[in-house]
Amino acid sequence: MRAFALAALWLATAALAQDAPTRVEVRLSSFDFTPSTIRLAAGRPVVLHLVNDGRGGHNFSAPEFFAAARNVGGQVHDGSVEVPGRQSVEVRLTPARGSYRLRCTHTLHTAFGMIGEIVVE
Ligand SMILES: [Cu+2]
Repeated sequence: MRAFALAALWLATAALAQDAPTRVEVRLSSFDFTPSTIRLAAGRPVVLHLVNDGRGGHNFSAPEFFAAARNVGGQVHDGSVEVPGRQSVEVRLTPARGSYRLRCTHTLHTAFGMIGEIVVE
């Protein structure tokens, strides 16, 4: 019985480890995404931890990326996630293979170079 319980526990732990989403941190600042190229594994659940280091607000706008992803959980509106100054936001999703444009759509932020890329392979 004890061996069975240990085996069950081992299986549960293994399953949990496999399903546990990878946590990926992306920092937003005026006017950069760090990293500017975000690499994710297709079909593997991920938690995007978006941290705004600036005093002003920024967003993580990638409409094609969010539209293609599955199981999107979090504050995504019209393909964008708003991150107020000095705050962080988490978005959980399962990304789909592809290369997607990332930018901040706040006035002039894209022009100031607040752009990036999400590569899912
Ligand atoms: Cu911005």
